[in-house]
Amino acid sequence: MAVLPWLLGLALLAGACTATGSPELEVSAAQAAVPLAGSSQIVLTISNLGDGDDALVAVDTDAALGIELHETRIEDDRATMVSLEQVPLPAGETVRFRPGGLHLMMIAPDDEVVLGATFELTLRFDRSDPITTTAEVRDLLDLAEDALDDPDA
Ligand SMILES: [Cu+2]
Repeated sequence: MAVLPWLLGLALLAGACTATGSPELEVSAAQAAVPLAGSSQIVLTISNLGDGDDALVAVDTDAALGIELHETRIEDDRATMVSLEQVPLPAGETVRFRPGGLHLMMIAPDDEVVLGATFELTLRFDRSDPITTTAEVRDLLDLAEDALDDPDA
């Protein structure tokens, strides 16, 4: 009676290892823009050094009402922000969040989110364990300038 579940478990394990590999994520320190009109963009880089895909599914912080996954898209010469359910983190690739592209949008940041302050972000993934990183609050123009100076940074 006990053999069948055991065999099934073994088959599942083998399948998980060979078919999908394991993600291995590395998250950079983050930078948040000084809040403007009740929101703030967060700049951050996530690298997947493993051989399995993953996805960013949520970001939490105590420093705001919430954080949304956004992408800026140009439609009819107008920039619009689209809210995403999750952001794929393919094996071997680096995903950059920054103004003008994929970004994290902090909704209703609290009073402590001021120039020079720091706070913590916890990133939640489809497969990997959560990762916490520190965000420093900077001027939005500085963030945008850095992104333009080095499009690959
Ligand atoms: Cu946004």
